[in-house]
This record gives sequence, structure tokens and C-alpha cells, in this order.
Amino acid sequence: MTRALILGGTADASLLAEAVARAGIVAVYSYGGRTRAPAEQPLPTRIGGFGGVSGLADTIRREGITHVIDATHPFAAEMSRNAVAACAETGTPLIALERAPWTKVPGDNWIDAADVTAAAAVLPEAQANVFLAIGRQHIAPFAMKPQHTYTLRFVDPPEAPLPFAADVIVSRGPFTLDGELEMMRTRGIAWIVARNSGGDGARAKIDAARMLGLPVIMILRPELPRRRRVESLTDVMQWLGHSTRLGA
Ligand code: 3Y8
Ligand code: NAP
Repeated sequence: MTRALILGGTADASLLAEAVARAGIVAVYSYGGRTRAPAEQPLPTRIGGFGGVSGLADTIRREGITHVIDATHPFAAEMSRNAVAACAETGTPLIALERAPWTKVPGDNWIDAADVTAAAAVLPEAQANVFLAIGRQHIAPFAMKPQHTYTLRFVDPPEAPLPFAADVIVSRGPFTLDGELEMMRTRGIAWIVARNSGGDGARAKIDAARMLGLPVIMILRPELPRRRRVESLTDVMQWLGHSTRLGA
């Protein structure tokens, strides 16, 4: 009897939860608890950390989990690493549902950066209008360049004071091309900082930057341990022993 744990928190994970619920597979959906009002899921849902590798291993044993699907974000590296370790420790099958990174197309002007600190170092010394589309958790390194006029975008309003002066857009996405073009034009954005998240939910800002001829400082994905990895929902369902026949 399958009992799946979905490590979620992304648009792809929500689509997977729908397919799993429709197939009648017993499963639980897990959020890390980063946002105040995460989207409802059609599955029993838990919110918050497990307590590291041992906490996740205990949860797997206690709940009788038979399959783990890591459908977290490509930058949720700690969660993904913990899932690999806990599944190895408990001998639980694990699969990662991970969208392909965005790739450059003609007209893209990307500057790769290994991490957020490297991204901040790329910014010029002269004052510029900069859009940081990297969420709330990792913005501190930009305090080293306070001369810029920053626009940030968060899912929820900031609770603590920001490490530097900035204007915050509160929006959960997914985002539209027209909305991104409008925002960048009205704010005179000259630089965009983004993570190579892949997927459609955040791609619009990359397309808008190309259309406006703006440079994107693209933060590369963290290295993750080797694990079974697929990009499609169908592959996950087959792995769970359920084909998703059209209209099924
Ligand atoms: C809590 C679940 C859906 C889900 C929407 C996707 C699309 C919009 C793109 C920009 C980039 C960013 C951020 C982003 C994207 C989708 C998707 C995606 C980027 C929610 C969600 C949770 C989170 C957590 C949140 C992080 C933050 C990152 C904002 C729900 C809405 C910047 C990632 O305030 C915070 O603390 C936010 C934290 C982790 C990165 C960070 O470090 O700040 N996502 N995002 C998940 C949990 O608790 O487990 O609230 O419903 C999910 C989505 N985020 O249903 O369509 O790709 O899936 N989320 C990045 O790409 O760099 C926004 O603004 O252009
Ligand atoms: P992270 O840094 O990799 O994880 C830090 C810790 O948060 C994990 O060790 C775990 O705590 C807890 N955690 C993370 N995701 C969890 C989940 N789905 N269920 C239960 N606990 C979870 O993670 P993050 O980058 O902050 O991302 C947190 C969540 O936001 C994830 O669900 C991710 O899919 C979603 N998200 C992240 C991004 C992003 O850019 N990082 C973008 C969109 C959505 P314990 O060690 O205590 O178990």
C-alpha cells in the first residue's frame, strides 16, 4: 500500500498533488512554513520543518511512508540534501521532480553568479535601479551596495526591518510578461537579479528583461547530491505505479 510524502512548496508540487489525489493515492503534502497563507492542497498537509535528517527519518518511519517525492524548489538545497540522507537511512524510494533550468536565447544578456554574494559583487558602483527577484531570505549581501535604488518582491509583507533601503512589492506570483514589463519600465529598472529557478511561474521577468535589453545577474543552482530526478509529472506517477492516462 503506497503512502507518499510530497515535499512541496512549488507550482509543480501543487500539480503533482492534484494528480496524486485524483489517482486516489494515499499521500501527505509538506510545506516548509515559509509563507503566511500557503496555497490549499487536495491532500492532508503538514507545515514546518521535520527537524533535520533524523526528524525526517522519524517521520518516514512513524507515518509508514513508502515513497518520498522531492518536489521542492531547485534552491531548496538543504531540504533536498536531507531527503537524500533520510531516504538512504530508512531505505525509502526517493524521486525528485525538478524543472529544467532556463537556458539563454538570442538577446538574453545574463551574467552568471555562483551565489547571492557574487551577484551583489557584479552590480556597478554607480547608483542604479535594481530589481531583486530572489525573495526575502537571502538579500543581506546587497547591503554592501546601499547606493542602489532597490525593488524587492516578497510573498508576504516584511516583518523585520530590511538590511538596506528598498521598495517591496508583495506578490506571490505566478507573474505575467505585461506585468513585469510595466513594473520594470515604470521603475526604470536597469539591473535584474534572479535565480535560475526554471519553470513558468517566474520566467516572465527573464523574458521582459530580454525585451527591454536589460542585464540579468543569474544565480546558478546549488549542487545537489545524486538522486533519481525527473522533470515530468507523468514520470513521477509512473514511478508511483500509476500511469496518468489522458483524462484519467
Ligand atoms: C512557501 C507556496 C503556485 C506557487 C507559486 C514556482 C512559482 C511563484 C517563482 C520573483 C521570484 C522566489 C520565491 C518564487 C517562485 C512560484 C510559486 C515560486 C520566487 C510559494 C510558496 C512558498 C514559497 C516560498 C518562497 C521563498 C522564496 C521563494 C518568492 C505558497 C509562493 C523568490 C524563489 O517570504 C519568504 O520567506 C519566501 C520564501 C522560499 C525564496 C526566498 O528565499 O525568499 N519561494 N513560495 C513554501 C513552503 O512554505 O514550503 O505560499 O503557496 C511558491 C512559489 N514560489 O502555487 O503557483 O516556481 O513554483 N518564490 C526564486 O525563484 O528565487 C519569486 O519574484 O520573480
Ligand atoms: P531549504 O533552505 O532547503 O530548507 C531549510 C529547512 O526548511 C529544511 O531543512 C527543512 O527543515 C525546512 N523545509 C524546507 N522545505 C520544506 C518542506 N517542503 N517541508 C518541510 N520542511 C521543509 O528550503 P527553502 O529554500 O527555504 O524553501 C522552503 C520552501 O519554499 C520549500 O517548500 C520550497 O519548495 C519552497 N520554495 C522555495 C524557493 C526558493 O527559492 N528557495 C522558491 C519557491 C518555493 P528541517 O531541517 O527542520 O526539516
